[in-house]
Amino acid sequence: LKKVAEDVKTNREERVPWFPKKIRDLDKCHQLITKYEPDLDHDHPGYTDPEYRKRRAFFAGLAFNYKDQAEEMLSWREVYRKLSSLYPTHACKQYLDAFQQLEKYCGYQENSIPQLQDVSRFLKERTGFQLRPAAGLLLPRDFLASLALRVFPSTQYIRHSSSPMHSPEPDCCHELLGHVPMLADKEFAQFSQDIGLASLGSSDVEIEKLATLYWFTVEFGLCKQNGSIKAYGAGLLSSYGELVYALSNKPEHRPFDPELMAVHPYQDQTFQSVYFIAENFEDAKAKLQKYALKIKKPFSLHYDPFTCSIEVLNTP
Ligand code: TIH
Ligand code: FE2
Repeated sequence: LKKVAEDVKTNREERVPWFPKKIRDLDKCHQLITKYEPDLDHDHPGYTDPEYRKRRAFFAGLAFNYKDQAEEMLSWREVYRKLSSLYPTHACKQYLDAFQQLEKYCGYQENSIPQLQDVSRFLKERTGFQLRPAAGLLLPRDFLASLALRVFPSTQYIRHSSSPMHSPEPDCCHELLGHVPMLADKEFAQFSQDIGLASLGSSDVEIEKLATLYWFTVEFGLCKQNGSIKAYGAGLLSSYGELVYALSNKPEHRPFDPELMAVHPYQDQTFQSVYFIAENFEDAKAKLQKYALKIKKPFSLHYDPFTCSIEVLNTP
């Protein structure tokens, strides 16, 4: 907040205090006089009433939240604008198809952040996937188990406004712009669920490998399409910086091979140094199935789409 109004010119270069000109400028007019607050004023009738003070803090939170939402909207708009200008050249066909649908039917646009419930309903109709709010990052075992049931855990907060083009952790831009469009594709949805099903009842070592496989596919996967390479990984599709980088000639590109991908070291603080390229989703699915069959379990699993539940067969 500039303390001096920039566009008020005075003859004698007097310093004019800043003042608001639009309603949204009132977000910057938020300083409170605290001397009557029940928390600070010993004479306040509610000073000794902790319940009352808690309630007041709750309402104060709502009022501040109103301002925070405006700031979040600015981040969303910037991310949305920049990324959607890249998609036509960088995203795979399945992504582009779904993104168009989301803009048409699901409120995807630069001026508002889509609501989890609307998006979840949209996905449910397309592929049976649904979104479920998650307070933060889940343990790999829990995250993968959700996928087995066609449930995608989603964060609700937004990335820090100082770094709109890359976030070191998932945020709602990542979920909405990275994951959701791909989860609207039937084949990709099946691929995602298959990783989840493979994880159920697996050992810690196998879970670690599946999480790594997930990382190099669902998060950072590339695929061939009409003679060129496109992105389908959500971590790429939600990060302007890494999306450009991944498709440049700087990183290494290797062929899709689950056995190798599952043990390839990865890091989550900056761009990947290696990306794996799928021939197509059918091939990726087949190779994943083959990989999953090698994970030894004393039972087999069946997903019942009518009841949306897992059936365990041949229990020992
Ligand atoms: N780097 C991604 C982004 O900027 O949107 C977020 C992440 C995806 C996976 C791990 S971190
Ligand atoms: Fe993700």
